[in-house]
Amino acid sequence: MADQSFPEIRSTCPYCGVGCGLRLRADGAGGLEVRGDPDHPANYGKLCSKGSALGETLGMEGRLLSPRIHGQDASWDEALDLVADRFRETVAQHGPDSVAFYVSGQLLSEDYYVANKLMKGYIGGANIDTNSRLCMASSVAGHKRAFGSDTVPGTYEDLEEADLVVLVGSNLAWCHPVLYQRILAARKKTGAKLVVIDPRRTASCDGADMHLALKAGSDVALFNGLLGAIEAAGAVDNEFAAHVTGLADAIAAAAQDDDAVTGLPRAELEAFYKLWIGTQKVVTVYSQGVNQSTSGTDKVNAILNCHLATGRIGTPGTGPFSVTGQPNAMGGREVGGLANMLACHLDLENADHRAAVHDFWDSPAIADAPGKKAVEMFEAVGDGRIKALWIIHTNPAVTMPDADAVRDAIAGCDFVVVSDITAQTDTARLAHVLLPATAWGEKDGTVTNSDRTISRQRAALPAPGDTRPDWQILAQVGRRMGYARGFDYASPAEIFREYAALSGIAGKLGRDFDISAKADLSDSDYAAMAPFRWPASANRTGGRFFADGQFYHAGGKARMIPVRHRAPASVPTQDRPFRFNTGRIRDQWHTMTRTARAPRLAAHLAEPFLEIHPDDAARLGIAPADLVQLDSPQGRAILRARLTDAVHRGDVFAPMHWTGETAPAARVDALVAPNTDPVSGQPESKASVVSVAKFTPAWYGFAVSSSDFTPDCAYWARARTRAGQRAELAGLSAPEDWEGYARELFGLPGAEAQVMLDARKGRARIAFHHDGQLVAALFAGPEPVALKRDFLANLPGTEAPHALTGQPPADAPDPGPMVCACFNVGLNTILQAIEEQHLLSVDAIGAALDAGSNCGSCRPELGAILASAIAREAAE
Ligand SMILES: Nc1nc2c(c(=O)[nH]1)N[C@H]1C(S)=C(S)[C@@H](COP(=O)(O)OP(=O)(O)OC[C@H]3O[C@@H](n4cnc5c(=O)[nH]c(N)nc54)[C@H](O)[C@@H]3O)O[C@H]1N2
Ligand SMILES: Nc1nc2c(c(=O)[nH]1)N[C@H]1C(S)=C(S)[C@@H](COP(=O)(O)OP(=O)(O)OC[C@H]3O[C@@H](n4cnc5c(=O)[nH]c(N)nc54)[C@H](O)[C@@H]3O)O[C@H]1N2
Ligand code: SF4
Ligand SMILES: [Mo]
Repeated sequence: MADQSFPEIRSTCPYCGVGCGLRLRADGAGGLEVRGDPDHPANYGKLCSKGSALGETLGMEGRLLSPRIHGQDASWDEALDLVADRFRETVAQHGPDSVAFYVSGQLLSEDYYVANKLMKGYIGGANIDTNSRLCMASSVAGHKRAFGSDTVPGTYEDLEEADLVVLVGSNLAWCHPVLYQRILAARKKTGAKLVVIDPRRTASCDGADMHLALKAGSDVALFNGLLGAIEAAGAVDNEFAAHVTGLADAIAAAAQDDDAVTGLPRAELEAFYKLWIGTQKVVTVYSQGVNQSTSGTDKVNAILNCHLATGRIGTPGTGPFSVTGQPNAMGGREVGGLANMLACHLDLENADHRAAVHDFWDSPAIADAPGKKAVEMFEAVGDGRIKALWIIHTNPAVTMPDADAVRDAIAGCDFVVVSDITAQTDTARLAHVLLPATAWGEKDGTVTNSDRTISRQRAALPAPGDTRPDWQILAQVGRRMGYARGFDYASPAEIFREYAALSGIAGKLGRDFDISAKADLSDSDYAAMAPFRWPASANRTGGRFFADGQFYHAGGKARMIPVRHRAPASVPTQDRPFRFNTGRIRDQWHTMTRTARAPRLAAHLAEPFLEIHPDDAARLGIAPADLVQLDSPQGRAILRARLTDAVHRGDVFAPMHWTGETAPAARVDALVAPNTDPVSGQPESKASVVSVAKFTPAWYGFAVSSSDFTPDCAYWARARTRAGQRAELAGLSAPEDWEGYARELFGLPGAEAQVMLDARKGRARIAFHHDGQLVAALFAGPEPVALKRDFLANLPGTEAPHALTGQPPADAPDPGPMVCACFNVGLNTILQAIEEQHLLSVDAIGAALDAGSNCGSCRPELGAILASAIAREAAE
């Protein structure tokens, strides 16, 4: 329990771009009690499973607590001097383009502002790019083409006021759960319709009125079809058209596309067009199914075209809505974190803008040409053009396309600095210098969420060990490079004031981003700052953009952009016939450095997997729970097969989360081709091509232990449990001495062993006990081992005399795979309750078991479980 003598501190969730407000209370023992902030305008007290589990992710295990040089602990002075010297020398010898920063949409705005200032104003190059290139770049480019600025016009309230919400390439139920629940709650009252456009059936479809399972990459053709239908129906808003140029050209281009390439039945297309055209209040939400594409920018503009043609923008309940992924993806765009932007939405390629920033910073230099975008940046690292690289708050050795090549490029770079909170990540392992950052919960600053609301993150815990905040590390390097005056910051408040003052200049230059009303905040005002939506200047506050028809292009008009359908860059062939789609799961965050620490988050989906259509699987001789091997021109991965008709025949889907630390054979970005959008430079992370084949190891295994262990075999995947760790294993040759193998695996040379061997069938079950308690157990055999895994996972630390049976005793039923992470409710428990208590609704399940009654993230799954249980019962 939290100690009531500690004050409750308001902060913001460090995960997704919904930007939920939190109330934190320290427990006095290094932990935090976390609840939703009832007053925060993003979530009004609600949290999803990840936000609710934040308190479980804070331990010091695995934290990077002091600077390291070549793997040895070092002092801050040594580390900072080395970084500053090497960057200065490299710039002096090879020029500013020979160094680069690769940063993150998870940095706080203050951190990000300092990084950008150091590179663009002092080093004088523009080789600073960010993981937002993999995330938001197409939206930024599309906004700029249409509006003349990177402006998200609407607000979260629009999602509730709309009569139709369309989700395009967005699995909002899992990736922005609190927003999804807001939409569902509003819909109960308003009867609004929900349409999902995604080649895959996702959890977001469970609550939808319509799911258009279009062919991967065909969104432009679909929205061009809609534009044609808008015109044909006479639904163009002629009054608003006075504020728009390019209408006729865009309509003419659209007419050249054939929406049949979407593969959708004509009737579905017509029904969608009719619904969209017939509903004045429509919000089109889009995310990575749109952005992460070689036609990502065109997809964005195809959507914006439809809203501009109908004038459905900037008024309550209308508009296109690009939802941001990371907690500060939006803030990163505001501070100019992309290689082709300057701070405060000023343009690097505009001489007046450059001069204004240069002048304001009073800096020795100003970058005058865009730097390298992420994919080009790592290519330049690989071929030695970039000789010093600083990676901050991101894990590109896992998350960049062609990840093996990126890993090799980083490994071969002359000088690599990594700032992280985690001691061992795939990227941190490659660093010459590792710098320990303070983590969420220990640091102060601001983030901007998807609807332009700027909120404070606040420290509620002391900084552990030798850790320092990212802004401070950057400023200290800047000072040591000789730029004392530019980086003389004493606090994030000081940085925020400078940034707000610069935005006032941007506002005077006619930019949308202006928070100059905050330029004179005192330290205590900053400390107390409540969430606010930008703009915030003397003459503009909060609200929506563009209802007045005023845009940011010269002349003030919006532009409709003629766009044409293009298929994804990688073309399936006989050798690589499958379209490889990737994305996220409900309870993990990216490379899992934080979420994997919480047992209840790991329990939802404990292993990497591949969704494949049952017909494709049958053709390839793949059975449920088999392992499959995927090959692409870039690399290879091994994943567990999940047979499901949620994907089209010929499409496969895998989550992006597993790494060298958690499942080294399942790093899916090793397969992804580094094809990029020609306008935005964003990689096509969702449409590579692969071959799929059954992977046949000599043996499969499942292991549980009360302490961590690192397997060493062809395939393994590990996850934390309440009792310790669990792992799936598979090896290419079966050990002769299973007991010896298990002792080595768990590091238990002397423990008392219980062994069950069936030499003929090649099966082995071994349990180790210590002081009457189970310490570890291994179950192995020549085919995938059928076991009650969720039961076994929690056995270590108990007496477990019958562990080797692999079955729960009759009086301790197996809960099955976790569905509700908040209340720890498993699938079997839910199925049993549905059957025995004749439950007929998700609310009834909640009333009976609590499941789904807290954050709501599992409600779509509960709905699906209920529907199939009822269907089964009806069939019986
Ligand atoms: N649980 C969880 N939530 C997260 C994150 C996380 O790691 N875990 N990360 C955050 C971040 S940084 C981001 S960017 C967001 C991403 O949020 P989303 O974009 O919602 O998530 P993804 O799963 O990457 O992709 C969304 C969908 O795009 C679909 N798709 C693939 N190709 C196409 C296509 O051609 N057309 C269409 N229309 N759809 C297609 C995929 O099938 C997938 O279901 O999530 C944020 N929230
Ligand atoms: N195939 C495929 N690949 C993808 C995607 C996809 O959909 N499919 N999505 C892409 C997208 S949208 C995104 S946003 C990226 C995300 O990819 P990444 O940003 O590479 O992944 P994260 O795991 O979020 O990495 C964050 C790192 O920061 C560290 N960290 C945490 N807190 C702090 C801190 O306070 N300071 C510092 N210095 N470090 C900290 C963590 O330990 C971790 O190592 O992945 C991209 N890659
Ligand atoms: S929806 Fe979940 S992950 Fe996103 S900000 Fe809210 S609590 Fe955090
Ligand atoms: Mo993202």
